[in-house]
Amino acid sequence: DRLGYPERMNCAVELVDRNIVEGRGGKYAVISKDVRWTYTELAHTINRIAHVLSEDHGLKPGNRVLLRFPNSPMMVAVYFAVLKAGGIVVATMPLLRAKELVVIARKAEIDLAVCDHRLAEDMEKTLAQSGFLKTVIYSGSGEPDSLEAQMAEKPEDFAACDTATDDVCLLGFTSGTTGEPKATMHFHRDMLAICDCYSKEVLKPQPSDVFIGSPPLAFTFGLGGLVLFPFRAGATAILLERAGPDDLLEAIPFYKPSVVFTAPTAYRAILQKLNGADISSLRKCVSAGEALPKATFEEWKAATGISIMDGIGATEMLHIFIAAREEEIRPGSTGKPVPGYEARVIDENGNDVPDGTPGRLAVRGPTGCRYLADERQKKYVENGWNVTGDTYIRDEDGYFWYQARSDDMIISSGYNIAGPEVEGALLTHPAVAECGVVGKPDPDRGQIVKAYIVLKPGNTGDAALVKELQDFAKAELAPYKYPRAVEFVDRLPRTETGKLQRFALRTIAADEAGDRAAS
Ligand code: 3UK
Repeated sequence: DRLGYPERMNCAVELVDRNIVEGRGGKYAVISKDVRWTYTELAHTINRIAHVLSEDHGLKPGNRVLLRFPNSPMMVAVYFAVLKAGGIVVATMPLLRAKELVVIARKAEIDLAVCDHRLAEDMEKTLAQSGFLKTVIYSGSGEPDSLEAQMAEKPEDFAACDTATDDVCLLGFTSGTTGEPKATMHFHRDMLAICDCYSKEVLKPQPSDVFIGSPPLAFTFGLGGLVLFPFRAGATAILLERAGPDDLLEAIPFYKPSVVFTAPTAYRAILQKLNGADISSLRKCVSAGEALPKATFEEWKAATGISIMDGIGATEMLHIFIAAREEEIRPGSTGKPVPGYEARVIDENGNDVPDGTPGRLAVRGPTGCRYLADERQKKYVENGWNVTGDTYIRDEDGYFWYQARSDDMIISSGYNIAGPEVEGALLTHPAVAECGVVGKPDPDRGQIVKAYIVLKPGNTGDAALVKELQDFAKAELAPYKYPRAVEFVDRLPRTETGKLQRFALRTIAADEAGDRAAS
């Protein structure tokens, strides 16, 4: 294949040790509030942990290890230690509770976990409940059995496990908007492929770049953007344990990063709070997780001069597979397939639809998709093409335009309406900070378009503003798409990965409709 990786290769060696071999051992690899590690210091830490895991805790190649950490240098070190010893990482988001961790521990048949001591509570519950998990090693506790204490006696070098390029190295659990999380498998070569396709060809980082951002490392958007891409480029990663808009606004002037990875909602929040803060160190801004509305792109460009690079990725594909290079962005569009990937828009029978027509997005490339569960593989992967569940339009120039999650389409009086399009229009109104648009059950129309809106400070959500926003939407969009119902709220339900939880809004809208019908 075009990537030309050798048959046997361990990605931990390629991503960390290679920097030392090539003379960057003294360069900072990871920086946090508490620690600054050069590539050499990081490698030694990884090697010591790999000894602990394999010698003292029986980790064998192919075994799965659960990680539970905030974004931190120690999480990165444990991650690569597992990979270097030939294990498989199952990283979990800090906000997950025991109930969710138990499902993951069972599905992935995990008996060993490494956990930040501050997140012990739900880890202990998981240990008691899962039936599989036997050992938890705590980091940072200061106790005699802490990870750090166990590492102290270990040598600083470790012979990497001679893994095959296509040995599994991580199980990614999809954030799953509904139902149970689903696991997808990724290989050692996938970890390099996302660097050598998306990062190298689209992002094009330099060794002098400094990366920062908000996604958890347990979310593959964060893993790629905050660890793999900087390491493959010999650059530096800043890791923040808390990375909300306020934290980013404090950290950017301090660390002076050049590349930022975050979600559209964070770009909007930062714009609102910017207030003269110096973020002039930024050169490249990447957005993913949900569609980047044209209004957000343009406001950011006006404030900073930077064109945000949107990109759609998925846990199934490990990272971004459609994106636009900085010099060929069409605001509002996701872009074109990343070199190495192919994307199509297909109908219900798997045939291509004509350009300009909405259909189901299908994608194929070097990094997936391989579900752990066979029935999912049969349902969502057709001849290697992963059907992502998104409705897209491709234009005649090959640009891909996001419409909605296929099951989020609103059907009102027989019209198909994409909630994100209505949101994109409402976001251009000066009073609107955030909004979520879903279908609300309606006896006459089947569904009506309902907008939940968070106002910018200084605006009053009264009947006059409802009317103004409705008229505004009618002028911006085909009039049948305007929100017949508008409600002002303090905030919108979002996942830890920055996605609007449309099903939660739909449930609220359905409950309201039900109450009305009942009364
Ligand atoms: C949606 C987008 C429109 C889309 C992810 C970058 O989000 C990531 O992975 P998940 O498995 O979710 C995948 C789904 O999220 N989506 C993501 N990006 C966009 N929709 N425009 C976008 N730019 O519905 C997709 O099917 O949580 C993103 C890198 C790695 C990732 N895992």
